[in-house]
Amino acid sequence: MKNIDSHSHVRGESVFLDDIPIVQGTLFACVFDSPVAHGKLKSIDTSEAEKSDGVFRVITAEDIVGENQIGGIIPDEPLLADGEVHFAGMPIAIVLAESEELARKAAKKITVEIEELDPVLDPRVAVANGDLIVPPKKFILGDAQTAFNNCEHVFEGRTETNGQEHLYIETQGAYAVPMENGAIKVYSSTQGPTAVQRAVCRVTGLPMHQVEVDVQRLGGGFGGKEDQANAWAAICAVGTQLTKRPVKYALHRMEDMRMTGKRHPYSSDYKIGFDKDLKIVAYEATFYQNAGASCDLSPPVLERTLFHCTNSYFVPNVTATAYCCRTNLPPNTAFRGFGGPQGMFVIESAIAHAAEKLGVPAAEIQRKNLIDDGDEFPYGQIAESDAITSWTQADSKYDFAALQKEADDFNASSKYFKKGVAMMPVCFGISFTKTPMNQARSLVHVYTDGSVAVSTAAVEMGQGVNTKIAQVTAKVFGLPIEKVRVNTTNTSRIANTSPTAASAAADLNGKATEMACQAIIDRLIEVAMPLIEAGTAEDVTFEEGFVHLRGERTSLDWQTLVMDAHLQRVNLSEHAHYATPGINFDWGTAKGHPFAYHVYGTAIVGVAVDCLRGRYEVDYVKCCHDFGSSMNTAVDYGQIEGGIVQGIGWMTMEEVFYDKTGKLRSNALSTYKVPDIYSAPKEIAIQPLETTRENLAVFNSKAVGEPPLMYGIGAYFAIRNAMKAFTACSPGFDAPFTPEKVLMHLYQPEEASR
Ligand code: MTE
Ligand code: LUZ
Ligand code: MOS
Repeated sequence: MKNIDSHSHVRGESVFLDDIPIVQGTLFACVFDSPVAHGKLKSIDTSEAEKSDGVFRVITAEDIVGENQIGGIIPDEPLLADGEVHFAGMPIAIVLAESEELARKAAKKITVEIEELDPVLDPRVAVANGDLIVPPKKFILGDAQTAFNNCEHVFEGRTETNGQEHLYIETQGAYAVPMENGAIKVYSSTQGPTAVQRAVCRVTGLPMHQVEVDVQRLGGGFGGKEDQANAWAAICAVGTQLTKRPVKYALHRMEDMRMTGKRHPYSSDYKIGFDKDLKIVAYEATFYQNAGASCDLSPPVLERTLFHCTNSYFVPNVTATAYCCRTNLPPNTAFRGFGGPQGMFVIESAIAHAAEKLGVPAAEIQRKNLIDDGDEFPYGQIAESDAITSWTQADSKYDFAALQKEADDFNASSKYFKKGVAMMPVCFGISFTKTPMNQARSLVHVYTDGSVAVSTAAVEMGQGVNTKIAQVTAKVFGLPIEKVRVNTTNTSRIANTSPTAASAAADLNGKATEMACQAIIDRLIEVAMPLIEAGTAEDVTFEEGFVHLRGERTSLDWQTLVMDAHLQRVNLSEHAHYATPGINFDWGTAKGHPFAYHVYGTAIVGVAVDCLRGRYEVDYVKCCHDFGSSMNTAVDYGQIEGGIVQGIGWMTMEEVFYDKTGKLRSNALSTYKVPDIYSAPKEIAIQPLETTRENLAVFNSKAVGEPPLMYGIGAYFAIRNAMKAFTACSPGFDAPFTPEKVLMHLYQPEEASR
């Protein structure tokens, strides 16, 4: 089945925030943001802006009616700067004008007096200064200290991974509209409608029932709108509260890139110890997370780094420590993988380091250490592992040895072009690591004409969740998909939602939808039984729009039955609640069973490096991936392909660059390179993992949103292997591997490592 949005997308008819028809009297907002990364805000002069054409009002921190605060986990994030600025791009004032252009023109006329302070940009410096956002977090399994003493080989090193710009095609934005009695309706491009509702309530002082948040769809989120859509909605709502007029703000690309946080850069130390058979006996890792100027989602991101610090491997002795470091960058935030990729890169680097020193292929070490059934993760959950199965199936389908030989043969006869291959296993836990977030609700209405409308907490952001929700509904009711409409995500219909994140939206909201539909079906069976003379409820099923009796179609169709039920005053609506069973985590002991299940997979990545120019191409990514039994292969293959390309971008060409003053230099698409069609792998092959394991996924169709991104990590190591075929180099582990960096490592390694 196609994605239900395909038709309206290709015709340009799908509605995004900026397509919502404008209400009369709408004002347009533009933010004036801090030109410097750190300083004391001495004064703000808005007088010229206020006199500017079409300006209705300028708002600063002191005008805010409620609390000037949007920090969700820790109250450390003012909506508008008050007394100090903490990052270049921090909002200081809001201009409201009759048009977008006039608002932007006026914002340029605001001036500020700032006494500059030295910005801290390096997370290790923040630790030295004692500037942590939360206390350090630690996972311990066994006794790594003692185990290192008994190791045959021990290797230590340092890695860096850089940030990543989300580059959703639709920029951040919101539209607030005044309703009667002081209520506000907010349209927002957010993954978290309830998070937006809370932020709006906080800054306006309104109770939650006075604020309705509505989301039609997003032109991409990728984690960037899990928390960071809040500010723009709060800005519009503050404007509406103060002016009684609708206020809209859709950010320009450069405003978005400058003012919003990105994937967290990490600097990390590792120490890895092996026995004589190359089994990993001990692993120690220390992660320095560059959180930016305020907390945002940094602590849970940091936690997921710890959860995934051993990736798909079993290590009996682990000590992993993580620091959440405050710096003067924009607050960094959720990004597909949510800290997991950063953790996995470090152990993959440690293994590559060991392989190089020991003169064995990395794949041999990787294969030997894959986690098996019954092994314990550092956080106490016992593995039901498909790590070995996915490795074996990838290898038997694509033949790693043959691909390696093909590269070796090519390299033997090619002077300047060199090929490299790497294996990349992935293990990703499914569930929000914060157990209470694993809940969702679904509201299903069957109308008297037999058509159905569903509302859930899930936000459609291109990942196809609405298609899956519609499929669940159609499947339980035995109806064609055209009978089902998925409504906007709205806090008045579905309250207290978790954000659409953690790859769990289809699972959580799909399960709730299945439950709601089943409750309605149970009532409809009662109505149908006398009509078709059924003896027991089990004999009645619903397929193809008809009631079936013991598998045979009857003459009773869905629409007639629904109308009959309505006339008998049977409830045709249901609101169901689903909470993932069996999960828990205790931060006191740092042990528990946080994940409903894990998603496993293994990819083989092949690249070709042009060793004269430092350029490279990804020839192929061939993976065996576990998506259970896919509900929608078109959607799921799209998710895998998109995730892989996004992961490769992070590892290779995407370079977030802040200068020494903390200003973003890669602040537009001319200076920030994301993968295009030419840099996507020439081939992506996907082999569904064959497994019969039971799981908690909806209709056994496993979460697919985030795990494939981490196959992209393989590109880093494949490039590194190709470079080693050209010259005896030993590049460090400092992602992204931009063409410049590749070239420097081939010819001036000391310069490159600086
Ligand atoms: N796919 C598209 N097209 N656009 C997106 O913004 N976000 C990713 C992933 N795939 C995203 C996407 C992220 S970060 C997550 S957590 C999941 O989708 C969320 O959706 P799901 O829970 O329905 O998988
Ligand atoms: N968001 C979140 C996430 O709040 N908690 C999580 O565990 C998570 N995991 C992945 C992506 N987003
Ligand atoms: Mo995704 S990082 O969980 O929004």
